[in-house]
Formats: sequence, structure tokens, C-alpha cells
Amino acid sequence: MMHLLLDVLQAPDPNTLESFLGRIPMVFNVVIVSPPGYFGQVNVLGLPDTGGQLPNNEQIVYILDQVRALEKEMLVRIQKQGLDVSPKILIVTRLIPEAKGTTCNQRLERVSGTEHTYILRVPFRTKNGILRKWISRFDMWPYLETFAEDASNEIAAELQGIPDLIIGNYSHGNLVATLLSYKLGVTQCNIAHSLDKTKHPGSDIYWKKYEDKYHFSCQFTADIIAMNNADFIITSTYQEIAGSKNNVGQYESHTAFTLPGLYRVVHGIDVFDPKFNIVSPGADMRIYFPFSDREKRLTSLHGSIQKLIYGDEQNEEHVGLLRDRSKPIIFSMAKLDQVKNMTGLVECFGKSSELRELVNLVVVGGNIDVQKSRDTEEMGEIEKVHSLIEKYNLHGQFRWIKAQANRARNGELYRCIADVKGAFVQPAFYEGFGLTVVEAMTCGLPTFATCHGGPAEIIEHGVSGFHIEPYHQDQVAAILINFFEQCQHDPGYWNQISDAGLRRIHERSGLIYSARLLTLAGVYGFWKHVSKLERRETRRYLEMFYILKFRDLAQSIPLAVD
Ligand code: UDP
Ligand code: LCN
Repeated sequence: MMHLLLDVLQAPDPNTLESFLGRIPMVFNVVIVSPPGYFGQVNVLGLPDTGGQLPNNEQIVYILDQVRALEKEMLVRIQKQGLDVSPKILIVTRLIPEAKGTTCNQRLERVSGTEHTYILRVPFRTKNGILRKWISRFDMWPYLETFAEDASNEIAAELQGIPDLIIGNYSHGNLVATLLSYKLGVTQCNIAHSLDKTKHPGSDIYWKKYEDKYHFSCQFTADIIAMNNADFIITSTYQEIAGSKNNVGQYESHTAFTLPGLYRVVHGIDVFDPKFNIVSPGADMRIYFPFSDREKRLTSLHGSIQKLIYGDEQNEEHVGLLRDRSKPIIFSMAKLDQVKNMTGLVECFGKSSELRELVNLVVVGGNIDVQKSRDTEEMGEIEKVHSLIEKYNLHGQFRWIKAQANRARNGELYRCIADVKGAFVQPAFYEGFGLTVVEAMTCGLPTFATCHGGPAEIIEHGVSGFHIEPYHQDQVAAILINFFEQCQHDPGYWNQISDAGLRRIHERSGLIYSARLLTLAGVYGFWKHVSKLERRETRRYLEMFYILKFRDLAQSIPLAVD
């Protein structure tokens, strides 16, 4: 460190400064905020903000993987720094008294596979008392200020002090992280995941149309405040920040927009601000590994997977049959949200007799029995799949399996699809990052994924997989047909794409994720310290915006009644 310091004093280039700051012991306590949904490790029920019966929503999976890696890295660093201190990581989420059989009514829960990481739950409170039931993320805005206040006390009690880094997730987490970091003067990092503004095209101009249901006015205001208050921002891809030639980036779409009748943003965020950093998460390598890793394969699960794919039974777990087992399978797995466009994939398959000649289709997602669903959007999608099965007479060529909670088995499922020389298809209209794409590629499954959002960057078209345009089903079918025909003529072609996908993933491995995160925390923590003055005007402006705009908007949302 003395050598590094000498170098910094002599020629302070950014790399040396970064290594130097990265080594200073600065981060011992980390708080990660994510209020929506049922945040649990098992059994989180099928509600929209949780994404299934399990931690299967990108945000929860992302955070649980993140904390495990983060704890490891913190321990290594603390030891290297010659210190004898136990780190602590707290995931702060909402406590839901009516927890429906989950652990979401427990105040504190240790994260499995860690020593020093806990989920800390804090209830939503108003002057009428504590809110007992689950509410949708769209209706949470009026609760968040008090939540942040209460959370800061709970955090202080748990840590016996203040955290060194606060990481927000998604609109709500980022707003609460803002309030906490403002109050405590702590370095703030934001992670957007999939912001709703880009997921719902036109939601700014037509905000009034969506207001009753989604309260986007609140959410977009919160997003703007949080991204400007953050000391640094982590994204999974470059696209997410600045977009591409054909697609607008998540952050880019916040640079200028209008909410007619409310306000107009002329300089919402600078996408070239040095606070942006690309740090991609990888898939958990214990669960997702190549199909060719024979010794590691979970062969004991093959029986149940075979049943899942080929079993005769038609029930609420699966419907449809695959008559010709010699055909490869195209496989997809996602929530049955409109934006995931699973129905588009089924339709694309249904319409193309050529594709149906070549392959079978297997889709995992949602409920099959519409009565079992509690989400209106999902209900619409469920009915659409059922009607597509009839319309295109998909019997014998299509299998639809209900959302699957067992991650270990899901990993093996991807590999079993690879065994039959199949492919993975991710047909979303927009995808913030696309964990399933990384998972499939990590298992060595050739992957076809949407060209809108993260996957466009994960895959190099025609090399390590393929980009598809979800708005043009004919084109999607043509790309798939072309691939499988080529595989018939040249069996080596399948392996070539599979290998290139694996290589691509390893190049961008998520193993470096937590190391990078901690170094960034050091660098930006230092920067926050030295640039206090510069940011004072911004902070005053944000205070004003919060008090004069956000508060009124949040208060206009009706409170839930138990
Ligand atoms: N997933 C799952 N079972 C399902 C559907 C999805 O375990 O039935 C998992 C999937 O493997 C991935 C995550 O849920 O890890 C979904 O992440 P993605 O980024 O694809 O989409 P999100 O739902 O977060 O928008
Ligand atoms: C992150 C996502 O990607 C969305 O699909 C979720 O609905 C959101 O978080 C809220 O949990």
C-alpha cells in the first residue's frame, strides 16, 4: 500500500488510485434495500411482484446470489487487510404480517449459505397502524417515507451503527436507499433491474391513462430523484444505460420526457456521467453448468424431468404432449407477463408448419389453470395460450409446464434440453437483463433471445447465439428453421454455437462481480467525500423536487385497507 500511495502521489492515474482505494478497509456493513413483493428464500407465493412460487424473480435471485458472493469477498478483503472484524450484510424489505405461509412475517432471517447476512423486515406503517396484507408494488409509494424512517432505526439497532454502503434495488429500493443515504450520509449505489418506464412504451406521455392502476407519476418521479442522488449506479449491460442504434436505454429514456400536465424533464440524467458502471451478474455456477460436465449432472432428477416433459398426464402441472420424441426441443421459461411474450412464441410456433416439422415446443411459465391465478395480466396470458393451442391445433407438438420453483432441477432441465440438441428462446418485447439467457448459455444451450434490451449485448448474433425480433414472428421462425436445418446437415453446427455461448459467458463471468462492487464502493465513497461542495446544488434541487412534487403525488394514492 505504501508503494501504491507513492505511485498515487507521483502520478495519480485512475488505475493506481482505484487499486489503492480498493485496498483501504472501508466497507464492513452493507445494507441492500428491496421493499416489494414477498422477499423470502423459499415458498414465496405466486404473486406478481415475487414472480412465482419461489424466489424466481430476477430481483430476488439477483440479490440472494449477490449477498453470498459479497459476503465471501468482504471476508477475504478484511482478512487481507489484516483486520479481525465481522462484516454484516442486511437485506431490508417489507415485513408482511399476513405472510401466507412464508417467512415474510419474521423480523430477522439468516440467508442460507452465509454467516453474516440477514433479511431484516420492517412493516409498512401509517397513522392507522401497521398494514397487514400484501400490496402491489404500484401502490406502495405512500408508505415508503415512513418505511425508510423506521428502517433506519432498525438498521442502527442491528448494526450498532450506520452502514458503509447502501444498495437500492428497483424503483422502490432506490428511493428508500436515497432517503437513508441522505439521512445517514452514506455512499449510495443504485441497481435499476427493469424499470417500468421502458417496459411500458408511452407510459410518460399517456401517464394519466395508467395513473389509477400503476401510479407511474410517482414511480418516474422517484426514479429521477434516486438516480440523481446515487453516488454510483450499477447496470448489467451498456444498453441499459445508453441504449443502442435502435433501442432506447433505460437510463437514456429518463434524460428528457414529459408527463403532460405534471412536469417536463429537460435534463433528467446524463448517461455519460462517470457514476455509471457495468457490472454483470453471472448465473450461480453451482446450479448452472455445462451439460457436458457429465460427473456433475444431477441424474437422479432425470426421471422427474422426463415426466415433466413427456409424461402422459394432463393436469394443472402440465398440458399437451410431445408425440415425436426424436425431435429437438425449443424451450422457454419465464413469468407469464405480457412483456415476456410467451404467447408470441407459442403463436410463432403455431403458425409455422415448417418449424413444427422440425422441433417440439416446451414452455415453462405461470399457472395452467386460470382459476389458480391471482394476477389479471397472467390470467389474460393463460387464456391466450389455451386458445392458441386450439387455434393452431398444437396437440402432440407442444408441452406447457407450470412455473417451476426448484432451481436445481431447473438447471438440470436446461441441460436435458441440451441433451436432445434443442435450444432456448427468450422472446420478450423488452428485457432489462435476462437471467434465463445467461442460465441457458451457461448450460451450453444455444440461445435465441430478444434484440430489445440486455440479451442483445450478452449474445453476439450468429456467433454465440442469435438475436430475434419479437415483433416479427415470421423472422423469428425463419431464424429458428435455418438453425435447425443447418444442424441437420452439419451436426457440428449445434456444438459450435453451444461452445461459443459458453465462451461468451466465461469471458464476462460474474465471479468478478462482488470484487468490482466493493472496489467501486471504495472509489465512489472517496469521491463523495472530496466532491461534497460540487453536489450541494444538486442535492438542494432534489430536496425541493422530493418535497414539492413527490410527496404530493405519493399522498394522492389511496392507502390500502386490511
Ligand atoms: N424462473 C424459475 N421458474 C420459472 C420461471 C423463471 O425459476 O417458472 C427463474 C429463471 O430461471 C430466472 C428468473 O426466474 O432465474 C427470471 O429472471 P429473468 O431475468 O429471466 O426475468 P424476470 O422475471 O426477473 O423479469
Ligand atoms: C424486477 C423486475 O425485473 C420485474 O420483473 C419485477 O416485477 C420487479 O423487479 C419488482 O420485483
